[in-house]
Amino acid sequence: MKKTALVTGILGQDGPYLAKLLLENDYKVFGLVRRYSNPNFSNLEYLGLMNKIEFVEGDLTDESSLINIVKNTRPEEIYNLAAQSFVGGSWDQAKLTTEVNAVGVLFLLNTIKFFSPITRFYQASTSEMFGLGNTNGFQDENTPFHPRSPYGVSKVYAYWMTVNFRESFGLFTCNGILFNHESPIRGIQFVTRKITDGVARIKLGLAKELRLGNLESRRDWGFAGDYVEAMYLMLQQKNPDDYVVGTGENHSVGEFVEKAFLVAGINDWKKYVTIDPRFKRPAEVPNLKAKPDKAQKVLGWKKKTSFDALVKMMVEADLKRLKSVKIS
Ligand code: NAP
Ligand code: G4F
Repeated sequence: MKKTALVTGILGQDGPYLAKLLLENDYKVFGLVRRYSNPNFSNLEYLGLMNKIEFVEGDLTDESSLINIVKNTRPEEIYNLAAQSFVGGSWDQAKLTTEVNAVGVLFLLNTIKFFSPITRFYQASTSEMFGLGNTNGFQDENTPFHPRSPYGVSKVYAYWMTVNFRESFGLFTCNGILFNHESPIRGIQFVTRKITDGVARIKLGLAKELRLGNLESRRDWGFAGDYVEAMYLMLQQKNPDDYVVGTGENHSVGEFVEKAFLVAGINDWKKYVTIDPRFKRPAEVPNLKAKPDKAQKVLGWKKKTSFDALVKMMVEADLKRLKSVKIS
């Protein structure tokens, strides 16, 4: 018998990579999608997964839709990847961010508690929860949270609810505290993809400049395809727990920019980059660097893709995509 999993956020970045991994492990995958006028399945198409997922319609802000889905599909595992995940937009849409990222998780946990208590649950927690926590060094499972955005605050609530349902009701619930992870299907608003898309446009003569905000902040960037393996492994353990997942090294936004231009064969990147205050945030998270020792020791998880390989993969994918659009 195939195992069954429900993946929320199936149309985002991580959803397709996780679905691919689950399908390779012979799962039946249900993907939660919202009701759209014009659905966008391009990330699933990119990984060749159309027709391999069974879509179920619902919304994290609508508890009854979650109850129906869980009652009808009876998944053994739920991976909650759905979120308003853009930090920069969370100040302007703080209520929506809270409803989806915080209250939505409570709805899912209640649904599991009342209708399917054997279901194992993965919550997409984030290094944004650390915020100003130990910015001089690294962050691990013992680092205190000091979130700096409505997004970070909403994720702290969801983190603790996930822990609380485990401790209160004995549910198998896990937090993956994942540091930034990227790929060719990363949303275009996030800085890495904005950079690689912008560099490719400049290289192909489609744009003259790239406008960015804070080039000083440092992130621990890894490849999304590696990180979904950690999600999967968390739900295969004997006991539920919380894990930090990252590469253990970090780079500034400026370093990412420089490297991306170099991949495209452009040495003088400063000629093309303009600092635009519109892309600076009311409160910044200056320095994130994971100490993923627990994930390595308990899950046997390790990053496979280097920073250089990630930047190259993303720039080359954007060049390829834009060249094909230009020709057709
Ligand atoms: P993403 O590309 O923004 O995908 C998020 C998905 O959530 C989208 O498909 C979106 O659906 C869906 N969604 C939003 N609101 C919803 C709602 N009300 N009901 C149902 N679905 C909804 O994010 P990602 O990069 O794949 O990240 C996956 C998860 O990991 C997120 O929870 C994020 O906060 C967390 N996380 C990400 C990173 C990272 O570096 N990528 C690091 C740590 C944690 P639409 O397609 O309809 O918009
Ligand atoms: O790419 P970002 O928007 O990602 P951020 O804020 O680190 O959040 C991402 O990673 C989190 C994990 O730590 C996830 F939980 C979250 O869902 C999301 O996936 O920004 C990265 C850095 C920031 O310091 C930002 O201020 O890049 C800086 N930056 C500079 N210029 C910019 C820009 N960010 C964006 N999005 N756009 C710019 O023009």
